[in-house]
Amino acid sequence: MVRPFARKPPRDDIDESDLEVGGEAHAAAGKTAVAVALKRAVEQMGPSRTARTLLKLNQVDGFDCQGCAWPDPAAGHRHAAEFCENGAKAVTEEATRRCVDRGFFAEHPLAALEERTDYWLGQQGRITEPMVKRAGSTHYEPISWDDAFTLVAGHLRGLDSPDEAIFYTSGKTSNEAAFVYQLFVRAFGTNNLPDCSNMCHESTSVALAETIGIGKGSVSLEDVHDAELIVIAGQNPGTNHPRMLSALEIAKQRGARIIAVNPLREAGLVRFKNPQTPRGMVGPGTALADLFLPVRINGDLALFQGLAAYLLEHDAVDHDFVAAHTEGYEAWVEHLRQVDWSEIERATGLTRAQVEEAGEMLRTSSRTVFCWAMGLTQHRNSVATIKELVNLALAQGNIGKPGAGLCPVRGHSNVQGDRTMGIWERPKPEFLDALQAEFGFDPPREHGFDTVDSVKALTDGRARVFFAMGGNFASAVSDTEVTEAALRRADLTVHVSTKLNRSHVVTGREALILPVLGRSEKDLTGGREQRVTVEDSMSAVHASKGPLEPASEHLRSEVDIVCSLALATLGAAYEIPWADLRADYSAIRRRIANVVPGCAAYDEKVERPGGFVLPHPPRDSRTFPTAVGRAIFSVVPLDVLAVPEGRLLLQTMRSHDQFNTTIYGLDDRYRGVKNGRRVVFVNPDDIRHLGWEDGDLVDLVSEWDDGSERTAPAFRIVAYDQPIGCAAAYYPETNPLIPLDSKAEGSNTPTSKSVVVRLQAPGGGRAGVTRPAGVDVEHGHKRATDPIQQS
Ligand SMILES: Nc1nc2c(c(=O)[nH]1)N[C@H]1C(S)=C(S)[C@@H](COP(=O)(O)OP(=O)(O)OC[C@H]3O[C@@H](n4cnc5c(=O)[nH]c(N)nc54)[C@H](O)[C@@H]3O)O[C@H]1N2
Ligand SMILES: Nc1nc2c(c(=O)[nH]1)N[C@H]1C(S)=C(S)[C@@H](COP(=O)(O)OP(=O)(O)OC[C@H]3O[C@@H](n4cnc5c(=O)[nH]c(N)nc54)[C@H](O)[C@@H]3O)O[C@H]1N2
Ligand code: SF4
Ligand SMILES: [Mo]
Repeated sequence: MVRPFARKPPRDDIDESDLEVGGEAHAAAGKTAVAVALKRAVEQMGPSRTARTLLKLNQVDGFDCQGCAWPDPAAGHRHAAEFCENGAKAVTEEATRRCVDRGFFAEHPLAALEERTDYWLGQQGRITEPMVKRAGSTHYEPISWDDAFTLVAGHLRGLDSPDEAIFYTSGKTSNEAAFVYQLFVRAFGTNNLPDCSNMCHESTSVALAETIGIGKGSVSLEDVHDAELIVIAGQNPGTNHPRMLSALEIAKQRGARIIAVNPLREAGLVRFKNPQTPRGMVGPGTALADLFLPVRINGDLALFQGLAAYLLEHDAVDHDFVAAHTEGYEAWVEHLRQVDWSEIERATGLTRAQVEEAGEMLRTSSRTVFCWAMGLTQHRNSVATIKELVNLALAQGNIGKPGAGLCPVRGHSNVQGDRTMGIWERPKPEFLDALQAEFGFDPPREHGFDTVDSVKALTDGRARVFFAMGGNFASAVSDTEVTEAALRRADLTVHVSTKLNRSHVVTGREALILPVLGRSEKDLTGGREQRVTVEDSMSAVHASKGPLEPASEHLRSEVDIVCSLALATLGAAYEIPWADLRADYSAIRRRIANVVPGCAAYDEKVERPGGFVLPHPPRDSRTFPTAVGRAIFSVVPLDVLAVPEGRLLLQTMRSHDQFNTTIYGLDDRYRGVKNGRRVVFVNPDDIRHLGWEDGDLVDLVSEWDDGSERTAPAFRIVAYDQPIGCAAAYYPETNPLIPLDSKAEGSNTPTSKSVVVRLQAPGGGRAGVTRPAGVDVEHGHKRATDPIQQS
């Protein structure tokens, strides 16, 4: 059954000449958010499907939102509409009635699809049957599931070593699928399990594992509600974790204060109009940040050191906690005695008075929660920065007590669960021991490739097969040209996907697209109604079951695809009962219970309404499973990225209308952008100083230590308030600017938030750092004086 196309056909590709800018919002959500969400949903799903789908979203008996990893309220405390505008968009993207079938692939040669943006590709609709691109062919053509598995298995068995295959995961994969996937990959013989986390919160996981002994956050939703102070650094919750604003609202109503640390005055940090309350729909909403610190990009390490110095100066230290639970305090204090305030002011772009105002709020709070996301994790010194943040929390004992703790806010809806289930290129020996005891084979012990190393291995021929469980590797990884060339060198690329994206059209010699059930759809694998489970950003695990008929009768679940591929590749080796695991996901959950720490009685515990919370020793009992059994203060040298004269420090971020490389639409409502994405936000004084004007069309040119340069062409300058020397533009359009080797020390995360660029007249060669005299520049965009759409 291939369903008819939706009533509203997809838009044609992006036409940047329609760009309108101006009128940033000063509040997030409200009426407009509800209207936008429902309009999109009805356009693509129709009214009754919209209702059926959205009312099951994030409900105890429903399915988990495909958007971000923000947790749900406890069972019994949920609204009938327990989702946000962007959650509704995420669901619509998957539950759309638009489809791409074999006719589509016959009509569109790969060469034509390569000219399209991720926006156009995604809009075409759900993939309906397995497709293959044969060696030398110009088109994808249909292939049966059995032939597809035989093809992949043949390639895998033909490799000289299992380490020549790479198995990527994006963070939507369920716990059940992730568990059988890593089991298959390790039984096959490699730890090459890179994931999106390598580009995301890896710096967090590394910093937390080294300091508190576990790479996850230490708070619950109740802790956020009960905090006296909440610090939100490097995060844009209004767009990327919108229901976090409901939690912040509750905290504010209970008297909490909020410090926002961000180069941009994001609407969702300023004010929240909760669509679930009359005050939010028609009233003024709730003011959020009490103190806004417009930090310079990459200035957070310096800021945290300034805050620490202030706390030490006022002896605002929980000495009992420090004595009982930590190590390294004296050395840290000694190091911070030497802070140089002029250096801190220069690095942060803030005055000492601003930093001290925040310091005083910290000093007087007895319960502080620290939240952060990509603004902290995607810099060269990210691991160091997060360790300094941990120092701040440890000094005041803000961990392992109610209303306080560390709250890294995760991205993809199950990225944390995938790691828990063993998707990791550097698995712990104990995890592999447990796998060995349960399944009786000897898993590989050497570490595998992360995402950056995977690109390198494909580039130099050490890897020849690339298999992706979801995601969009070509667009998501840095250094687009290098990454795409790497994928093209593969013998075989395979994508298990719901919708088309760039990675399907940048193929190896042979390529497969394997269409998969989404979370909103009924999974009847093995002839019974299956459920899956997921883990949110606060370590809560719960079940998810989709209500909709699948987009096509040919779709299979991720579990089915993995187990079938394992049978085709490994046969009866090791006697792992792939067919039984495939037929009943409870059988997988019983294995998870035996292998994964904290998951005893897993199948029973996920039956409970709302599920259960995984153990977290620092949160639960102030025990710190580090090598020394205590939390560790880190001495971190102050290290600030130097930007040469005439250059800007560019961060690459998300618009309000995208989910990573999935582009839902062309508006960034809160930042006042409409109908376009190729914009670069620059401080008006910098625009003037560099000789440009608001509206000029420029190329972005990045400059690197090795003397190399990279160009991303044709961005419109948009005057936008932010610290001097900073700039911002959307990802993935900016990924061509970031060299593969530019990554965070200790975590290998691409430095997506610290790119030194100059603006250059289009096609302008290696010109000066300011606008070259006498060069004609295309100019102008529509600039509104009123907000484009009031919130
Ligand atoms: N709707 C929607 N939701 C999403 C996603 C999406 O694309 N769309 N993506 C999901 C994923 S995978 C992730 S990881 C999260 C990402 O969630 P975020 O981390 O909120 O995403 P970004 O857009 O990268 O925004 C980074 C924020 O950090 C700020 N920032 C940049 N550089 C610095 C800096 O040096 N210091 C400080 N203090 N701030 C800085 C930026 O101004 C911006 O506000 O969202 C998840 N949720
Ligand atoms: N410059 C720059 N680069 C970045 C970032 C940045 O801030 N700046 N952020 C980084 C971050 S935080 C992340 S997490 C990565 C994201 O990297 P990825 O996770 O690789 O990318 P996504 O865009 O989330 O993947 C979207 C694709 O997933 C597939 N998909 C959707 N739903 C499902 C499903 O249910 N099952 C399966 N199997 N497939 C599905 C669809 O085909 C869709 O096109 O990008 C990173 N790259
Ligand atoms: S906050 Fe995140 S998980 Fe919750 S509904 Fe919105 S997008 Fe979905
Ligand atoms: Mo992410």
